Amino acid sequence: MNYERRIEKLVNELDLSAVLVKKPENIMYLSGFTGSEAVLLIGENLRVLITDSRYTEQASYQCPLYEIHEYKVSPLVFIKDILFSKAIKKIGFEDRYMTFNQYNEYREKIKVEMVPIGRTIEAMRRVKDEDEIEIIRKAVKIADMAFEHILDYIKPGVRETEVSAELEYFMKKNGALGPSFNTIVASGSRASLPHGIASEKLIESGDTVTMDFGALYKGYCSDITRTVFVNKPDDEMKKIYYTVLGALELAKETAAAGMKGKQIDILAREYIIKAGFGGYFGHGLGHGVGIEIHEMPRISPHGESVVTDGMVFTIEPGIYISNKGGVRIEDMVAFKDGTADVLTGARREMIIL
Ligand SMILES: [Mn+2]
Repeated sequence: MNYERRIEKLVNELDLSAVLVKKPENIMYLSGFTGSEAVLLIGENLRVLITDSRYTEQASYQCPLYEIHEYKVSPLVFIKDILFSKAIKKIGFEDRYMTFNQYNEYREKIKVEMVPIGRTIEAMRRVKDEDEIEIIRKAVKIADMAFEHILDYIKPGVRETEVSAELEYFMKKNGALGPSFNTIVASGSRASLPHGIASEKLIESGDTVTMDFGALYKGYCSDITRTVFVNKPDDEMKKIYYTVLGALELAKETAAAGMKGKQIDILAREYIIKAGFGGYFGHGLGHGVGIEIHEMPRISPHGESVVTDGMVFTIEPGIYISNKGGVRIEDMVAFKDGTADVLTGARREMIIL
């Protein structure tokens, strides 16, 4: 990973002598550090990582660009000293991550002006470089394999939690550090819950089973949803399935660089409305995926980001009808040469187990 290029880009983007970074995902992006606790202080000719004794050795391996400091009680003493020695009177900070309490403590102890940087680093993270896309491809591949594996496992009498455990176990056996979020397994009427975390419900004959899961691999996430049928679906469920699939394919084929997230969202949304299910697709069409499972850009009616090459996001239309069930199908795409390169390889055709 080219951390130096990222640091320089951040320094150039902000008209500040120093930026304080605390959000773990942003720390990893800018330094390679994967521990849970650290603070970065970044500026022109300033690359400092402050952590505690649990992580000092790890940081020295992972972050060769940085000067590593180990704190005993609080990193604030180091921060204050460094800023004072460099005569820095104003620093940027992640206002969307720091709590009110922490902000007050920093203000009080380090005694410099603190300028909110909003989502500057998150916005940089929208566009992935080749190294990142290669890792994401592997995270997607692990999830693809897990889907194929789970088809033999889903049977009437098996609990949703057993399905989620099997998916997660398989992904870990195949190189994942863990799931990228709490695995969703929603069967039968629970399938109308778009985010139904696996419950103790037994899968029954006639159920639809929606599984939404992903792998965390080398710090990057994948995200996939597939809906399968245990025994034949009725005609309405079939119509719902093909409507969702049609919306997904249309959005993937038509999405083009230069469109805003909301313009991609409307492609799938109009398709679903025309099929008569307009009231049953409540969430946005997709979201960026990377170090975080949900990141920028938003592909929803509120998505103002313009899609460009290098952006990686999901396309996941769904239709959910209370007391009946639901269908969602989700792929991940990476924008390349102005169009959506589909990363997800798992089968999309209707599967009846
Ligand atoms: Mn998703």
